[in-house]
Amino acid sequence: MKRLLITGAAGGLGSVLRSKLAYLADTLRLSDIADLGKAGPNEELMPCNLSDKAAVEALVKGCDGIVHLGGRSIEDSWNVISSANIDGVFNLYEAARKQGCNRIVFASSNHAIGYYPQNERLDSDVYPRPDSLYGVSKVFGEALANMYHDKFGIETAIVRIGSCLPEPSDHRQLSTWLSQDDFVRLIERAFATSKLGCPVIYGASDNDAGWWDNSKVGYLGWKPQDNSEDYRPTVDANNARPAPDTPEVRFQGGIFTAEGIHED
Ligand code: NAI
Ligand code: 15L
Repeated sequence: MKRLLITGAAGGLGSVLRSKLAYLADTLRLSDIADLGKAGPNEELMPCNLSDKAAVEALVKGCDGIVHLGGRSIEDSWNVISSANIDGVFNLYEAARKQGCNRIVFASSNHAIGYYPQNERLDSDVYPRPDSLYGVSKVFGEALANMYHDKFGIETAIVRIGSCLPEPSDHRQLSTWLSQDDFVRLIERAFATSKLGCPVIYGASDNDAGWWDNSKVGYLGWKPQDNSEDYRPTVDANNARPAPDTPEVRFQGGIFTAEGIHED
């Protein structure tokens, strides 16, 4: 494609994907409210606050696809969450509609289903059970993506990312880990598939300890290649076994379920 927009490009994931996704487009348009550093050879930098509707419309203009990573990525007060993740995602889809950008990868989260117990296997059709205001904001984004698909034909890969990190570092992450390379493979499939639709995809590697069933999105042809089991000896050596009946071992969202409401 000619131009791919990555929002949240200065964040933990964005700063890694920035180089790994360069091959997908002639130009990467990178955006964030945080410092993006210097533009590389095929990069253009466009700082933007996602809560600024007009700025987001200008940001999306001329883009053929979007990888939407920008926003608050952990629990916070409603003001912070709603401005970045509710207003922000609405502004993005409105801009996509007006500018004719028809394909989006939306970084949703396992915290959209975080209150499901760890012994339940979930597929793409389960009803959300968010574990935080942050999780609620991701459910909103998923619903919005569906509405823009049904009403306007904008296609979105809704990726309920588990834990996308260089390697898993605790026992829960042996189930939730998504390697950065498997995420890149998934994004590639989301843009290469001729008919994407608006599927919910669990963003996890091929972990032996995984909880999620992606059989309903097999048509994407995404084959995760990494497995957290390779890291189990290190995880065991570095972590005490979590006590039974703690949020870390009860719920898929782990400690997010134990967060109170953050007041402003
Ligand atoms: P991050 O917090 O490192 O990056 C998010 C970026 O969004 C930051 O650079 C921040 O400055 C930017 N941002 C925040 N509010 C903004 C606003 N109003 N306007 C413009 N930019 C804004 O998070 P990370 O880990 O890179 O995650 C990226 C996305 O993936 C997030 O949407 C997160 O919710 C989602 N995700 C990540 C997971 C992970 O394991 N890293 C797991 C599940 C979901
Ligand atoms: C997320 O949604 C967060 O953005 C990330 O920081 C991790 O906490 C991840 O989920 C996780 O559940 O491990």
